Amino acid sequence: MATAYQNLSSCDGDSVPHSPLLRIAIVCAEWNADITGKLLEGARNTLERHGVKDDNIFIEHVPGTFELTFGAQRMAMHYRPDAVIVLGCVIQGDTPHFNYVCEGVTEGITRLNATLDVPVIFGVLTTNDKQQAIDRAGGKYGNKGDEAAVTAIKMAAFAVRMK
Ligand code: INI
Repeated sequence: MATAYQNLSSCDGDSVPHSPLLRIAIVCAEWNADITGKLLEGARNTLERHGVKDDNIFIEHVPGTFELTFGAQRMAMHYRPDAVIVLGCVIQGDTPHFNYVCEGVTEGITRLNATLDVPVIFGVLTTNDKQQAIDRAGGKYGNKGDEAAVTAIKMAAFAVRMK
């Protein structure tokens, strides 16, 4: 989670390669759609700013954050992208299942990163309340979607270097 010391959008700098050939898949949760829509907008804008072509950004939606693992795995197989970004938002106050959903998606995405041939980027907000989510979805602490997009470009380049 971003703190007062780090803006989630500030990692976007000169070190990000211009990437007109990249193919990026994004799977976005529908839960807290007002927040995840902002994450998606941020991710898409940041990818395009770094040269990724609109035609090479593949976007799908799943019902909730828990479904992001399955969504990412299927998108990796279907679109054969250079990186997959998962976007979700889990707010603690909303559910006693908070911990299960957070642990499920964290373990799921970690497992995909250890088994798939493509990096899967964790763009999931896990916050104590709605305001913290707003602050990190284009608010005062930047946009977790921007951070995820920059990470996807860097990890796709890393995967090519490490072939
Ligand atoms: N899914 C979210 O993405 N965010 C939440 O805050 C949330 N809450 O609060 O429950 C949530 N639950 C749904 C979950 O991700 C699954 O869709 C559901 O359990 C069906 O598998």
